[in-house]
Amino acid sequence: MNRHLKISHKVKAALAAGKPVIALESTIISHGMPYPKNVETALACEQVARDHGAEPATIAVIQGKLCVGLTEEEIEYLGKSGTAVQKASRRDLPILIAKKQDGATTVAATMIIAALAGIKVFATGGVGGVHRGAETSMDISADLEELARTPVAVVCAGVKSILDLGLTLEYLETKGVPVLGYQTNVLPAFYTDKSAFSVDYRLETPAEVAAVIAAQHDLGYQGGMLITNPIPAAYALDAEKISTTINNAISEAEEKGIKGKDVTPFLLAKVVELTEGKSLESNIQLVFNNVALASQIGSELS
Ligand code: PSU
Ligand code: MN
Repeated sequence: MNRHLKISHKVKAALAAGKPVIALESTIISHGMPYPKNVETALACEQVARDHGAEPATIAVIQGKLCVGLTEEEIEYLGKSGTAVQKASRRDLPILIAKKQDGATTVAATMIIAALAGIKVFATGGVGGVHRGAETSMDISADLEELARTPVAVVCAGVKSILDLGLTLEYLETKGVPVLGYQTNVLPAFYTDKSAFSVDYRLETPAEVAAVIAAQHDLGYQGGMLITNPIPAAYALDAEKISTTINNAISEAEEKGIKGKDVTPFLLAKVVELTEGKSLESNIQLVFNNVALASQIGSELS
């Protein structure tokens, strides 16, 4: 075991017994949702995993330790601190370890730590991708590179239209990352189940997805895959309205000169503000839906 890892007793026991373990990220707690909904959601996600027969492993860096499985107090601390905690992606991990600091892990960093712990399935809301205007800004999330190099399957609700959906798919294709649609041919766009883009393959059952993950591991591939799971219809938002909202959020980010790792958290918070919290409820529900699917996939895998 890597000497910087700290795996909780419950997660360790589940891994040793070959039970399904599902990784959960922590940037979504600190930077993705407002307090206290973020803490409530993180704890509820853990319960959804348990209800579906999987052990949740929420991941973060605490005092330089790569923690797999957090206490309620640690989750409360990350949620309450919000953006005061460092958002930690691949490049940040060595520094946080060396300085014994705290970090809320993005999809990329969570994948790295999950892989070190031997966890193959990870559930979240949205992954980072190629931002609109990336032709000039070069703003491409490190999440995509991680999907290309680390063997963890990520269940998400598709690609949020704060990103360029088409360019994100092109990037993933170049990097050899399969984009699967769970019971959908169309790439879901986070708040809606519709977009102008197709997934690479449609799969119908958790067992089918698990078979693809197993085959990828058998091949010894370095990379992971993206499993896109449409938001439940009851919580989907009006596509046109949310598109206008996102355009306004992006314009404001440009006007304010928001750059680098602050872009995504700024846009996420702005969308919640502009929809008066309506998008937050959708966001929470789609995460639950993803945790449930990831748990079913994990159960099939083990
Ligand atoms: N998209 C969301 N919610 C989130 C994130 C993205 O809908 O919470 C977070 C995830 O942690 C993701 C990160 O890994 O933002 C991507 O940030 P960036 O674009 O700076 O790579
Ligand atoms: Mn970025």
